[in-house]
Amino acid sequence: MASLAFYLSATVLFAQSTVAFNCSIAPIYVDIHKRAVHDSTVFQYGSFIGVGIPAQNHSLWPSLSQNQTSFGARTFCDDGNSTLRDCNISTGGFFSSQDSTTFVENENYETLDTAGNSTFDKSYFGRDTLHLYTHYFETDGASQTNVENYTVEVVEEGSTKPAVVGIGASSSVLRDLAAINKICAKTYSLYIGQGFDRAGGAVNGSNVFGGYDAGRFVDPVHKYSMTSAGMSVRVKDIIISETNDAKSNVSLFENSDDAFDAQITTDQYPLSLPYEITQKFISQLDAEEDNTWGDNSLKLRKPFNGSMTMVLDDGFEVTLPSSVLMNASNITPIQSRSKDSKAPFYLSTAFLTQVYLMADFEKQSFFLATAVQKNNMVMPTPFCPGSTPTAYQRPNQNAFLKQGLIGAVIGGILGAVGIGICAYCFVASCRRKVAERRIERRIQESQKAAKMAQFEVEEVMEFDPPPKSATPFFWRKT
Ligand SMILES: *C1O[C@H](CO)[C@@H](O)[C@H](O)[C@H]1NC(C)=O
Ligand SMILES: *[C@@H]1O[C@H](CO)[C@@H](O)[C@H](O)[C@H]1NC(C)=O
Ligand SMILES: *[C@@H]1O[C@H](CO)[C@@H](O)[C@H](O)[C@H]1NC(C)=O
Ligand SMILES: *[C@@H]1O[C@H](CO)[C@@H](O)[C@H](O)[C@H]1NC(C)=O
Ligand SMILES: *[C@@H]1O[C@H](CO)[C@@H](O)[C@H](O)[C@H]1NC(C)=O
Ligand SMILES: *[C@@H]1O[C@H](CO)[C@@H](O)[C@H](O)[C@H]1NC(C)=O
Ligand SMILES: *[C@@H]1O[C@H](CO)[C@@H](O)[C@H](O)[C@H]1NC(C)=O
Ligand SMILES: *[C@@H]1O[C@H](CO)[C@@H](O)[C@H](O)[C@H]1NC(C)=O
Ligand SMILES: *[C@@H]1O[C@H](CO)[C@@H](O)[C@H](O)[C@H]1NC(C)=O
Ligand SMILES: *[C@@H]1O[C@H](CO)[C@@H](O)[C@H](O)[C@H]1NC(C)=O
Ligand SMILES: *[C@@H]1O[C@H](CO)[C@@H](O)[C@H](O)[C@H]1NC(C)=O
Repeated sequence: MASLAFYLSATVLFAQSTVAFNCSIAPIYVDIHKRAVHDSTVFQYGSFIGVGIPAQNHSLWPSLSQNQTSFGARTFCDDGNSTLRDCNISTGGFFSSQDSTTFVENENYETLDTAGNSTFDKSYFGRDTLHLYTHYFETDGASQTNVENYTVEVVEEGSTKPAVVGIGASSSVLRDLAAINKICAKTYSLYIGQGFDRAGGAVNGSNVFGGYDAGRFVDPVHKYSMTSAGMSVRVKDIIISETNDAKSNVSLFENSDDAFDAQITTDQYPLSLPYEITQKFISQLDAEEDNTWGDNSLKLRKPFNGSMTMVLDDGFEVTLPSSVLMNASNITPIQSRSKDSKAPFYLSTAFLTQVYLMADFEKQSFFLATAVQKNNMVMPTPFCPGSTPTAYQRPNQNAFLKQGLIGAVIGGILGAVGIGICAYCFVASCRRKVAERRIERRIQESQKAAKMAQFEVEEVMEFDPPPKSATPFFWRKT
């Protein structure tokens, strides 16, 4: 018997080790920002994804709980169908399946989203072509990755934004992309950004399917395990600090027993914290209930010029700066909570405005790191299952000038990741400025130095695009 068990486990090991991931497949970078969406006159914030032929373009909100990718039906906002706030400008676009020549309804499809609360009130499914757009420069065209015969959900009724790209544990978009070898594995990274109304910021976000953006975070990265509750972390302290007074730190915890598990989610903006901690927040900062944004975020009676730091179990500290903690309108990203609420605790979108999330669904782990807010370069890098993402090491300017830009960067990538040069490119900040000037392929050192001086952030520079042969599809200049 023992030898049989041994044989079986050896077989399992063997089977696992033969699951080969081709980690030189370039990831797919899909940016998140405000843009024109189908059938709406209002620019909307989200992931640049289209559906159908001809393509109807939408702004999809990434959800870490939903598994299907969905689009709002043309009739979604019609009288009585939906209770979504400001419906006609909040659906991320409107999809008319009858206008797509490739749409085939699938009445027998069984949805992967079975958890009652997060599903939509009424929808139908069908197969169509999904377009994932990569768009670096505002003035340049986008390149696209198509997934044919992809099952989309068309939402007819609901109370939440219907245009969602589902990155849940059974994400159909990651599954299909991996199945057709357009990404190396079911890995994914997200920076949600702050360029939407509720956050009131300007920084745009990005999705990287099958990879991560090495320019979007700083080391160290912190590793966590996925659980049946999805991506959950343990919070061991929360500290309020006044910006101008280093001695002002106040913990919202009574004692260490207050540590709690919180799910990471993009399904709501405000954080949902345990009742006692919420009460302490209210008394400490003199907050009151409010529902300006329809999400029960607390409002301060008088301005507070400070920050809030969440300390996770492993020591990782995430600070919400004063611009996030208390916007001009005095509204905080902390939700009120009733004493007997059984709802999960959430570190939600407001938390993710400061954090880069990297998820490895193959190995059931995920990574968090401090996000780089003012991103200077976009560096999509394949995320091989089981590996730990590493941030691009920003060289100091002297090293740059000595070695020459490209040499330094490629050397860094090869050294750090040890994989083929297939998946990176660099986009300077101030995209518009750069695009207007058009990137010259050969910039002389002197010009480089001059341009460098024009950027506000220290190590910002322009980069030549990688050689054509090294960029399969996504550095495409028009
Ligand atoms: C506060 O939010 C508003 C939108 O409600 C936004 O216009 C403004 O820029 C935000 N202010 C700060 C300091 O973030
Ligand atoms: C891995 O992917 C690269 C890039 O797409 C491709 O050139 C190579 O042939 C693939 N290798 C295998 C073993 O499939
Ligand atoms: C709701 O949507 C359906 C189609 O899904 C449409 O026929 C109807 O006019 C809409 N409005 C109401 C009030 O049902
Ligand atoms: C959205 O609908 C409201 C009424 O519900 C209307 O006043 C407004 O003009 C519409 N906006 C757009 C952009 O269609
Ligand atoms: C997505 O799939 C995961 C894993 O199968 C499941 O736990 C989760 O409930 C699904 N999401 C929804 C909204 O049903
Ligand atoms: C759905 O969510 C709401 C609020 O988020 C909660 O009050 C309700 O109990 C939930 N229902 C189920 C069935 O989980
Ligand atoms: C969707 O976006 C792509 C890429 O920018 C563009 O080529 C296409 O024309 C857009 N479709 C529509 C209907 O605007
Ligand atoms: C699309 O997928 C379905 C099953 O998901 C399959 O039955 C059908 O043959 C596929 N069609 C094409 C054109 O690949
Ligand atoms: C975010 O994207 C929008 C739309 O493309 C653009 O106008 C804006 O400049 C971007 N913001 C930043 C900070 O790059
Ligand atoms: C206050 O908290 C911040 C953030 O955790 C920390 O950097 C700082 O050292 C603390 N100051 C004091 C006096 O504890
Ligand atoms: C808040 O603190 C910052 C940093 O010390 C300071 O620059 C700013 O003027 C303060 N704002 C207010 C309204 O006190």
